[in-house]
Order: sequence, then structure tokens, then C-alpha cells
Amino acid sequence: MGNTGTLLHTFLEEKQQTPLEAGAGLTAILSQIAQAGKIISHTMRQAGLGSILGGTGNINVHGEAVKKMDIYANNAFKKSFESASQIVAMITEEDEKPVIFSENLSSGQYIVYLDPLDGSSNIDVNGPVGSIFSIHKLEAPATNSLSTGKQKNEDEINASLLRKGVDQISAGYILYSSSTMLVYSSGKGVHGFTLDPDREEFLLSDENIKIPKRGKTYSVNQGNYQKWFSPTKRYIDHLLEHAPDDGRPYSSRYIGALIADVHRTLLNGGIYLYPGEVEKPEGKIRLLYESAPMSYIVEQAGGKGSTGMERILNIQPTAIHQRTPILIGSYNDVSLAEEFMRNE
Ligand code: FBP
Repeated sequence: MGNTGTLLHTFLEEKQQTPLEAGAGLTAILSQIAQAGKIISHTMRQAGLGSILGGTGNINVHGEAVKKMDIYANNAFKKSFESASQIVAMITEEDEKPVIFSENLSSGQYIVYLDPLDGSSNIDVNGPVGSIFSIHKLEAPATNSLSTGKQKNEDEINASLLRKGVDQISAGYILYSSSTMLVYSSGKGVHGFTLDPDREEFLLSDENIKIPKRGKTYSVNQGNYQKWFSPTKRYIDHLLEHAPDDGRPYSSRYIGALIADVHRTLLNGGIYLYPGEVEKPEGKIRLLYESAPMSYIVEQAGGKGSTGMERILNIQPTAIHQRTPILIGSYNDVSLAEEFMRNE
């Protein structure tokens, strides 16, 4: 399809020929996401010089201290979407309630789920962070399901936004690290684009990314070991056993940003886990704008995304900010982890 160095927009247009991409609508939305990503990347690259680092002093719906960059990134996407007539609603980590673009209700059919800045704990220490996005298309114009007229109350609107991961038509992430990369899929493979800071353009750098069937690294916050259920402890103990014939022990790698740990896993293989804990069986990672889009990408590359008990993309959400345990990465690694999780 494209050659290395192909402009993102050109690649998307080439790809939109196939019906799956639903034409111009999705290409326009992915272009708006890329545009917001360029703005955030530009600011991140000089964050230490301005006053954009640090907290706002507020606590978000998740009980977490909000970073200035969280809000900056959230607003950058909102601004970019305002001019997108296709988008009718946006669910984002930083807003308790869905953001409805009522002016687009009659025409638009797309919903975007967003983690504007994942890995917040890395922002002030110049560590890798990223934006995660998931795109769904409503079956019919949104006037039926989302119009805030008297006939629809908030619960009904939320219910129509609680969509399974399998219904995503596209998902991806933008990694702000040594370079800025946009990685996405629309159901036909996973493709990576690197931002050329001179031209301010995303250029194709990794076409059709495939994750190795098995890896040599595991990625988990081991500091939570005592909080885990026994099957999780047994699985990690198994990876640490001295068994060179079986490629063990695995090496530990943990950047503390889901997006960066999964990106490494996507390229090198292995497994990232944020398991459930005895006190918090649902774990920490949010389903709609973290686990589901990352699982969509990893599955498209030949890997797996699981709670340990079930495929993440099959989960029917019940709340817009719900969390799920997540085991994600190489097919063989996640399959083995599931075996441990299912043997109480
Ligand atoms: P947010 O930063 O978007 O809240 O995401 C959650 C997250 O930061 C993941 O990116 C990361 O993998 C995990 O939490 C780190 O959690 P912990 O500090 O408990 O290991």
C-alpha cells in the first residue's frame, strides 16, 4: 500500500477505498486526532521551559490529581473535534460526563473515546506519555440516541455510549517519547507513523506491525505483588524461575505508562499486566479508552488482550469510566497467563 515516508493523510486516503473505513468520515477524524497530537507533541517537547508542568490542584472523577498537561491535551482534542461535523460525542478520562457535540447530532455518527494523556506520572519527569483513542460509528444518525431533548435522560444517553470493544471501527495511540509516533488500525493491520518535527508531518515508518508470538519481557508494577490474587503471583513467579531451556527467567521492563509499555511489547513481544487486586478486583486501567483500544491494536497485530478470564473486546461496558484487569501482549504469553488465572 504505502512506502516508508508516505504522508499519513495520503496513506489514509489510499486506505479509505475499502468500505471498512467508511470513507471520508474516518479519514477526517484520524486527521483531526493527528492534528491535536502534533500540538501536544510541540508543547511536550518544550514543557520544561514554560509553566505547563505540575498539577492543577484539582482531583478528577478517578480520584487522581490532575496535571496541567492532562487538561491541555484534553482541550487540544476538544478544539480539534469541534470543527469535525462527523463527531457527535466524546468520552474522555478528564470529563466525568460524555461531551455531546449537539450541533453535529443531525449529521454525525461517530463517537470518540479518549485518554488525552496516558502515563500522567511521567509528565513532570520527562518520561514517555501518550494519547489513546477509540472510534465507534453509530448505526443511525445520533438524533435518535443522543439528542438531549426531553425524551432522553442522561442514563439513556450514557447507555447508548456503552459500546463493546469489538464494535470499534478504528483505534490507536500517539506516543510522545524520544520521537512522536502515531500507531493506528482500522481493521486492516497496524501501521506506525513518525512525526517529522521539521515538516510537522506524520510519515509512514512501520507498516503492518506484527507482534512476536512470544517475548522475553514482562511489564507490571511489581510493587503491588502482595495485593495480587494468588494465580497472578504464581504466574509472575513462573516467569522468574531459572529455566533457560524455556527462555526463563523473563526480564522486567516497566515505564509506568501503559502506552509506552504496550508499544515496546507490540514491537518486541512479551506481556504487560495491570491485574486485579484483592482490594480492587477491577484493577486500575479504564476499559473504554485504555484497555479496549490497546487490545484492538494488539489483536490486529496478532496478539491478545484479556482480563485473564475473558477477551477484553467482548466485555459489555456498564459505566463510562469502568476499569478492568488487563493482560496484553504476545499471543502465547497471554494464553499462558490466562491458564494461570483460570487455575485458582
Ligand atoms: P493515566 O495516567 O491515564 O491515569 O493511566 C493509568 C496509568 O498511568 C498507566 O498508563 C500505567 O500503566 C499505570 O497507570 C501506572 O500505574 P502505577 O503507577 O500504579 O503502576
